[in-house]
Amino acid sequence: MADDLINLMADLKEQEALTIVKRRLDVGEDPLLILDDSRKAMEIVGKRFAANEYFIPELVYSGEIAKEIAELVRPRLSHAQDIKRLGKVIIGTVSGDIHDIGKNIVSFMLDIAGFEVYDIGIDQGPQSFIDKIQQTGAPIVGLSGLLTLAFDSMKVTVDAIKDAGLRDNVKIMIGGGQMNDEIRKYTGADAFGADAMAGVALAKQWTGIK
Ligand code: B12
Repeated sequence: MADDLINLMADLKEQEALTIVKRRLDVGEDPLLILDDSRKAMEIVGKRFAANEYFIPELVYSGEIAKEIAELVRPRLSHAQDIKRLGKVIIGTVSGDIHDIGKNIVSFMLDIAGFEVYDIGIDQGPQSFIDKIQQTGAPIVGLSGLLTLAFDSMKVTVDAIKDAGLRDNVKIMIGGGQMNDEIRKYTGADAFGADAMAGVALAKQWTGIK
């Protein structure tokens, strides 16, 4: 059924894809596997876009389907018992970038794991991150971005946090489609997370939780 979902989503067959998701949830499948298939389908969409087989409307539509799937899956992920005990995390998509499907998944996985999440949204400049760090005292910041231009936005954000004298107070992780450890080095962030679970693992590690 995994391949079915990936192909249906990549082919933008909205209703069929949603039906499969509901069926998989009803038989008690791990919701994380469904999110992972959704991500794989979006990779195919991205490739078709790059190959000029898909255009902006298809990108938009695929984004809507991914959001609907995330909404179906969300209630099936069980919340941590001792909620909000793990600490605060700020997350946002950096300046110039409006992609938020992945960020939202990271955000709700952190929330479900028991973190107090401050999601500041998309296209956020360095000052928004600085203001939120000062306002909340959060020791962890997550920067999301999918565009090549986000590499620089991330670097500028990390530098600005440093210039504001806050760098020693926060651990910074980056993530999103094209990010990797090389880019992490370029931005000056502390870690790169390949997916939402990696983001949760890093946040736990930095707060000393096993
Ligand atoms: C859907 C989509 C859109 C939608 C976004 C809808 C939305 N609300 O987000 C819309 C239509 C708006 C869009 C617009 C554009 N897009 Co677009 N888009 C995509 C697409 C197909 C899928 C992205 C996605 O949602 N993936 C699924 C999620 C679940 O994966 P993810 O974001 O990677 O997140 C996971 C991990 O990376 C990680 N993660 C994410 N963030 C973080 C943060 C932290 C801290 C951590 C630890 C982990 C983490 O966890 C997530 C869950 O596992 C990608 C293709 C691709 N392969 O990524 C192109 C893609 C990113 N887009 C692209 C382009 C070019 C654009 C446009 C410039 C197109 C245009 N000409 O207008 C605009 C840019 C607008 C802007 N200023 O941002 C290019 C970027 C190329 C580049 N080198 O910069 C891509 C790669 C397509 C391509 N192959 O050409 N896009």
